[in-house]
Amino acid sequence: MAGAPRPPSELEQNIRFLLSFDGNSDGSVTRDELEAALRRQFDGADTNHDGRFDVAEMQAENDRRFRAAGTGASPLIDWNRNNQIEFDEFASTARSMFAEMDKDMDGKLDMDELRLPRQGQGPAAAAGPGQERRR
Ligand SMILES: [Ca+2]
Ligand SMILES: [Ca+2]
Ligand SMILES: [Ca+2]
Repeated sequence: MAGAPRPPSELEQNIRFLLSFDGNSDGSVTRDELEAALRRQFDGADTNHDGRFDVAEMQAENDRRFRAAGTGASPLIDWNRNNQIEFDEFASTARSMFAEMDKDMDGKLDMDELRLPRQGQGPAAAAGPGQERRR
C-alpha cells in the first residue's frame, strides 16, 4: 500500500450512481427504471407533497445524499434559481448522465455501457452510493 487510496474517478462515480437506479438488479438500467426510481425518490423527499422541493426539502435531501454517499454525492442544484426544485430539475442530472452513458442511444444502459474502466484492482467498493451505511 503506497500512499492514499485512489479516489474514484468521475466516470466510476457516475456508473455507481446510475447503477443505483437498477430497480430489478439485472445490471442494466432502462430509461423506465431511471424515471420510476427518480419519481420514487422525489416523492419520498417531497415531504409536504406539493410536487416541488422548497429550500428546506432541498437541504434535507442534500444532507441525506451526503450522508449516504459522502463526497461522491451529487447535490441538488436549483438551476433556474427560483428557490425550489421541480421534478425536471431534480431529474436533470441523472437524465443527462444517462444520455451521456447511453452510447448506442437505445434508451438502456447495459452492462457494457456501465462497465468500470479498470477492473481487477482488488475488491472494489463494498457499498455503492445507493446504500445507506449502518453503524
Ligand atoms: Ca435494471
Ligand atoms: Ca414540497
Ligand atoms: Ca444503450
